[in-house]
Amino acid sequence: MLATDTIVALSTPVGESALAIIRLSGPLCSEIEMAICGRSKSLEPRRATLCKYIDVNGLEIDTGVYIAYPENASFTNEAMLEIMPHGNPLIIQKLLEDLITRGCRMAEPGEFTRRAFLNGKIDLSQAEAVADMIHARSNFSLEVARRQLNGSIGQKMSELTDQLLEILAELEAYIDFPEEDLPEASDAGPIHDLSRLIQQVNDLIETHHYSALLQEGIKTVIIGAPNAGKSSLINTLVGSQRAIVSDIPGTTRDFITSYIMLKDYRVEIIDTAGLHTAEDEIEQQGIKKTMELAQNADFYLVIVDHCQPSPSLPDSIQAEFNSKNTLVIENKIDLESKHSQKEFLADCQHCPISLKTHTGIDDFKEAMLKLIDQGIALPKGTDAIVLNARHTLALKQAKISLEKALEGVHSQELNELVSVELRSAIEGFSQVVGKIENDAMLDKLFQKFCIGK
Ligand SMILES: Nc1nc2c(ncn2[C@@H]2O[C@H](COP(=O)(O)OP(=O)(O)OP(=O)(O)O)[C@@H](O)[C@H]2O)c(=O)[nH]1
Ligand SMILES: [Mg+2]
Repeated sequence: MLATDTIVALSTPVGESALAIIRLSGPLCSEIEMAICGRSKSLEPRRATLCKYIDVNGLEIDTGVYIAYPENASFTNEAMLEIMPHGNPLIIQKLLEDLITRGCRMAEPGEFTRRAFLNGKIDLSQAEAVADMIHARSNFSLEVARRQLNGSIGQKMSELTDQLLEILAELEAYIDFPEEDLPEASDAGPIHDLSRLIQQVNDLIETHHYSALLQEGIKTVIIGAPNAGKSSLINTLVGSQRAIVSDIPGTTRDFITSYIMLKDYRVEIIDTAGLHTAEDEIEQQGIKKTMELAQNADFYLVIVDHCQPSPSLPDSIQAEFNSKNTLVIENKIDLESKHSQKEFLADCQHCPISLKTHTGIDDFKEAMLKLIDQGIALPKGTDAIVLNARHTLALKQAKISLEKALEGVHSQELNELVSVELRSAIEGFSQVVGKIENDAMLDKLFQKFCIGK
């Protein structure tokens, strides 16, 4: 059912600009449009038209471009009007006040998108993608949001639902002919299909891991002994003196975070306190923090001074490193060395650099980008779908139901219970794209939006 009130909002940022966009959605659009343009008939739909803006007192305030969208042919599916006046905050203020006098009310954050969802124009995962698209901070997250806005998650959910319906039909055939034995998981048949479906659901749940990665960036921790050049490395990557560099070991005691763009990726770089056996209590706390950060990172830059013997790092940290998520940076190659770092984390790629002479930096960045592209970026099989916490919760519940159903089928319990579990899994899939009866949950979701979207 369409809303009975008409909402209005400024969709562009507040401040001076060449033009601004004011949006209206709701039943008053047509009446208001004729009144403010001083016309006796409606604007031609979906056509840009230059008109005056005349307020309730008959005063001309501005001239701007108008686009009117009829019901069923707009973003919200309601009648909509877009006004593009000059971007002067005084004009905007006058226009908004006038539109409120004429019966509109100011829109809540995300209310246009909420109406688009409630009116069946987009599913919930697409509505969420609108916010992701606006807030994306890297090309990579933009691409994922764009696919989601095009309905990639909805498509995946309907694929899963179709597969499940086929399995249900297959199982019903066995219920009708109980003398037939069910083929085992390795064969074709419902057990095989159900196991495969669970695997697909699981792969999708796993993509939730990338959600934080898209929002926050790829969490990259610089690890190394004191004086190896960790702070020099973050400064070089960021391109400014973010951290203090000195030849006194133990200079960095607290961790320091900065963000850089590495081609399409947003990367969070964290400089840490050098790992060694410290006497100083503050330094000890810094080292403890380094250990904690190292447990939760996506990527590691382990930096060694190539003139020093290879450091020994705590086992708990070493266990996190592998050839996909770690680069070993051999720093200070401008100096002569008697030591070789070849055996240190031998499985991981080594990048010889000098942060002093700026040698090898481009090769190192390229190596890092390649590893991120191959290992950290999205798994190819899921078509760049990344699930958020809400989707994941619904799919986890669906997975539990599918597993219970599989157990039932295995033990030849082809009864009501199995089909109840399968139906509840379908319910889980549909929740991902928007079967939410709870208004409070919708409020929470749309609060993240900008006003005017
Ligand atoms: N010769 C040479 N010296 C370097 C190079 N990179 C860093 N240094 C020097 O090494 C010293 C330590 O550098 P930092 O970047 O402070 O090292 P760190 O790993 O952050 O040290 P802590 O914070 O104490 O753990 C400084 O005197 C730097 O100028 C390099 O490539 N060559
Ligand atoms: Mg430092």
